[in-house]
Amino acid sequence: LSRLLDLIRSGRGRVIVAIDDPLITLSKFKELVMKTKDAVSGFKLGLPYILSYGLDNIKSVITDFRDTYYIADLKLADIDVVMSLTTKVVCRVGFNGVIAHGFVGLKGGLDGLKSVCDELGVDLYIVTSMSHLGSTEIYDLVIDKVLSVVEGLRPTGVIAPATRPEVIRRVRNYLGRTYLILSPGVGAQGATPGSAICAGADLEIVGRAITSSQDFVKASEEVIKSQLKYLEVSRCY
Ligand code: BMP
Repeated sequence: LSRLLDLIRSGRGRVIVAIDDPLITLSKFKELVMKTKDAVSGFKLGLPYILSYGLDNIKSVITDFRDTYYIADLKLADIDVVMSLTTKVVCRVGFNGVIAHGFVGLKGGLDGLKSVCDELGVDLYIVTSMSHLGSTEIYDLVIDKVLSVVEGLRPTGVIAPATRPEVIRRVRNYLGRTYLILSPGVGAQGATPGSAICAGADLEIVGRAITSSQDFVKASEEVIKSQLKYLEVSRCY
């Protein structure tokens, strides 16, 4: 069972903070983790951030604060060998989970990645649909196929868009409760905190609404408070 589930069950807020913008200096990143790790469930680091600061710097922060959860969001989409090599690298840095695209398919792709994740004890999350509009051009047209890939793969969880709650509902209905659903698009992309959880997600991925704030603690507390409020007043999944 994923450590992430333990963190949620221990009462951490249902938020994963997304860190992408290199304007967040390394010391700001460190401060963010230090000050919010007990309130939120984890942190997701994106490609621009990882490329800008490098694995050694990021490893030093992860090593300093182990009592939380880190996802390397490299949106893997390659042959199994290459995705597996990448995952070995980020595992050495201390990341707990990786994200891969669902459209890659199982054979010679996600199947091999999953074996390596299992060997390493790294959690795997599969993108099933995306939060931007272009997702309706391709991803959403084949979502049932992507979801059948997820069922064949049995990853830790999936990514589904907060910007289109009907997609989250569909993913939850299709997959049942077996998988964690992580949902981006809350805050800067327009979805209201709590709305994705209400539609069936387990966690909301929140980037700029927290990372662009002068006060990380206040911003994350506000997101968590609004989530609870939303869930209190709505009829949810
Ligand atoms: P923000 O809250 O600043 O919009 O950040 C959203 C985060 O979620 C980013 O890290 C982005 O890469 C990620 N994301 C997304 O926005 N839409 C998706 O469909 C999948 C994502 O991983």
